[in-house]
Amino acid sequence: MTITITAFERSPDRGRGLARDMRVRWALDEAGQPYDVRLVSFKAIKEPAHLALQPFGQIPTYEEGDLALFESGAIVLHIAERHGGLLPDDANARARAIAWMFAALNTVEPPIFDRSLARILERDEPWYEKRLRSLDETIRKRLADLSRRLGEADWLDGEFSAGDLLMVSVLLRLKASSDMLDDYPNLSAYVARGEARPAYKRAFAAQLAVFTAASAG
Ligand code: GTB
Repeated sequence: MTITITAFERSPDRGRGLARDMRVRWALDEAGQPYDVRLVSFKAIKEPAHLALQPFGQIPTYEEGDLALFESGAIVLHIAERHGGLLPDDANARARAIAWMFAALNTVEPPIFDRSLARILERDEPWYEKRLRSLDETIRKRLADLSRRLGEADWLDGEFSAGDLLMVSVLLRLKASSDMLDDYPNLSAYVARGEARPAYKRAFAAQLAVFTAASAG
C-alpha cells in the first residue's frame, strides 16, 4: 500500500532538514519503505482538507490505505512497529526504546523548540535575554544528563532504535542554532553517527531536493 506523507512545499529552513517531516522520512528510509510526498503550502495546512488529517494544521501527516496519522512521534512509532530495524524484538528492550522516543519528544525537545521560537518571535521583548538564559540553562541540564547516560556507547540503549532517531533529530535542531552541543563531545559524536547513517542521508537529500526544486521554479 502506498505511503504518503506531507511536507512543506517551501520549508522555512531552506532544506536544512529541520522540519518534522525529516524524522518521518528518516524512519521510512530506515525501514526500507518507499513513500510519496504531498507538498503543502502554509495556507493549505489551515484548510479543511488538511485539518481533517491534522487537527492543528501542521505537517507532517501520514496516510497508508485507510489509515491517516498525525504527530511525528506517533508516525515514527507506527513505522517502527510495522517494520524491522527501529525497535528491538525483546519486549523490555522495546519498551525502553519507546521510553527514549518519549524522552526525546517530551523532555529534550520542548526547551530546544522554545529556544528556537524565542529567537524568532521574542527577540524584541524586554525579558528576552532573561528568557533565553533560562532556556539555555534547562537545555544544558538536559544535555548534561543525556551525555552522562550515553557515556561511551554508540546509541542510547543497545542497537540503534527509533529512540535514537528522534533524539538525534531533536539535537540536530539545537545544533542548527547553537554551539551548546560542542561542550558534550560524546553527544556531538552521537549526532554525527546518526547523520552518517545511509537512511538519514537519503532522507536529508530527499527533503533538500524539494527546496532546490522550489528555488529553481
Ligand atoms: N507535535 C507535532 C509533530 O510532532 O508532528 C508538531 C508538528 C509541527 O510543529 N509542525 C510544524 C508546522 O506544521 C512544522 S515542523 N508548523 C506550521 C504551523 O504550526 O502553522 C516545525 C518546524 C518548522 C520550521 C522549521 N524551520 O524552518 O527551521 C523547523 C521546524
